[in-house]
Amino acid sequence: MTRLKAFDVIIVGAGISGMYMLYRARRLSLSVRVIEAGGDLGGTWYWNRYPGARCDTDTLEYSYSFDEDLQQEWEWPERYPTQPEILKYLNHVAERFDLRKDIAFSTRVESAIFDEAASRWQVATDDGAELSAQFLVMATGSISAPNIPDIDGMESFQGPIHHTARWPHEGFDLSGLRVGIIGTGSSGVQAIPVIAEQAAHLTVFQRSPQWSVPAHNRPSDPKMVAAIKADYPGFRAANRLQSGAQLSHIPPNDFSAADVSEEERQRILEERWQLGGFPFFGAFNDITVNLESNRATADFVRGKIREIVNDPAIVEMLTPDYTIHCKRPVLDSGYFETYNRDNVLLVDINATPIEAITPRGIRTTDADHDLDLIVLATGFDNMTGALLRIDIRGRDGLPLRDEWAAGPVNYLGLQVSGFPNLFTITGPGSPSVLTNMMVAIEQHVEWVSDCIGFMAANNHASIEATEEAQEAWVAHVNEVANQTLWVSCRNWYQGYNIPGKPRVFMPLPGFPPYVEKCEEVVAKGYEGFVLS
Ligand code: N01
Repeated sequence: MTRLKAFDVIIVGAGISGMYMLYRARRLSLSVRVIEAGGDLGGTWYWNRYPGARCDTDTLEYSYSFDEDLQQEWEWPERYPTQPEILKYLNHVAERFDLRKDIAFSTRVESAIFDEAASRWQVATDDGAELSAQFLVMATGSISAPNIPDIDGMESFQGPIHHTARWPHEGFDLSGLRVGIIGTGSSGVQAIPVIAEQAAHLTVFQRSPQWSVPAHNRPSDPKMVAAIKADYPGFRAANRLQSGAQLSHIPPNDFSAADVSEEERQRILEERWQLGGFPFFGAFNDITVNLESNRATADFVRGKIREIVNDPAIVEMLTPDYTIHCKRPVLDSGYFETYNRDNVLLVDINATPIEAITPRGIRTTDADHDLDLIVLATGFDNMTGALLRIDIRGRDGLPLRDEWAAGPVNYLGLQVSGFPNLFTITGPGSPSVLTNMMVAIEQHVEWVSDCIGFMAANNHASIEATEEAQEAWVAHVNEVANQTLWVSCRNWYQGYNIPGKPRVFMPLPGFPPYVEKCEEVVAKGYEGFVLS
């Protein structure tokens, strides 16, 4: 028997965006239901429990800014929070604002169909429930739909196969095991040094080498914390003025590599290398648009790989040949050093591709690697995957899957024309993954909740992006992206990691101009949208 429940707002996902959206919707006195596939809240931080999982943005920036008491009271023990620490924080937030009572856990949304006559979204879940809402907010995450590669013989493997984003919650004892890991993105690079320490042997199957830089994690510095907390709102405001995932207290330098001598370049790069983390990529202010700055930075890291790794043949395999920062930057703790260990083998699967997974391990074109556990650090169907795995249909029953068959189209990364009252938090077409996600999420949630509040106050039942605004926005995103070096390699921003995915640059570079545009749209009476 189906149970039909009507709400003002349904939010899909109880991660960082869904939790904040719930908080904001409640403040508008709306009836809200959050539907979450996971067994508990936390989104990314609920699912990604692989060894070494931690955030690579400094804790003082990777936290909610909406409540002064919350941000003053919470203490982060380290520069970068571990996955359990972030989950603890999110649980604290949930308790503090009593969020759980409006969240249905272990419930997956299967379809969301727009009922034109009623101007409402009909949402069906995997437990047979049917719900409806005036507004549907997709807080499904940009990096949440795991990519499980289609490798011959996968089912035949006699040991376990775990994707990093589906790591067993009870943990996994690696001692004495021969482990194989496929993938060297952020997850793989974090997991590899930890697995190498715990397991008997680790074989890394690498498709693309990484321009990884040291995270330099360390205990929180009480003096720095006190200084930031003395003016946390000011710190957050400065944070919102950064375009990339830069730190507001260590902004990028305001010059190009071309502006300084070779000696000075090396000094600056070394200084930034010692700082660690994202500030390294701010040694010059144009690394993502200027090949000269990009090459200077890449050459410096190339030299570091050579210094760190003992075997020249491994150095060769580990050194990327694409522009630095083109793939999403990766931060590590002892990643390159790991390849000096006796129990670690690096396999270049471009030179010797994987042929199959066998009952005993992984077979490449030149060897059989016997394994007890296979780790898939193969990433995600980013930005569109989580949305398209749900059967979403707008006006005239139009499936989002058809509308986005050639790549995602929308207006401001917030709304798709033909899908009234449906909002995407940090959707494609918005800066999202090119920024500090926390900052991007807060800005989107605030824009969406302010919009819903405005509609309620002005008796508007529906908001929908116009076709023209959408077309112009998609053209704008492409134009901006094409001026950057982010289109110069095979990155997941363009869907290269997923076979058959349209090659479209999905996020929008440039956070501050984006925010200005969102504010301008509102100031002009929601320009580009039809309110009715
Ligand atoms: O995934 P990825 P991730 N056969 O897509 C390879 C965020 N994040 O989970 O580069 C063989 O980056 C693939 O190769 P290639 C962060 O935004 C943040 O590591 O496509 N290999 C790549 O090496 C990040 O960017 C944090 O050629 C295959 C790897 O698998 C995003 O999440 C931590 C393959 C996938 O790398 C995703 O990171 C973790 C195949 N069939 C993640 N398919 C922090 O905050 C893919 N690969 C620290």
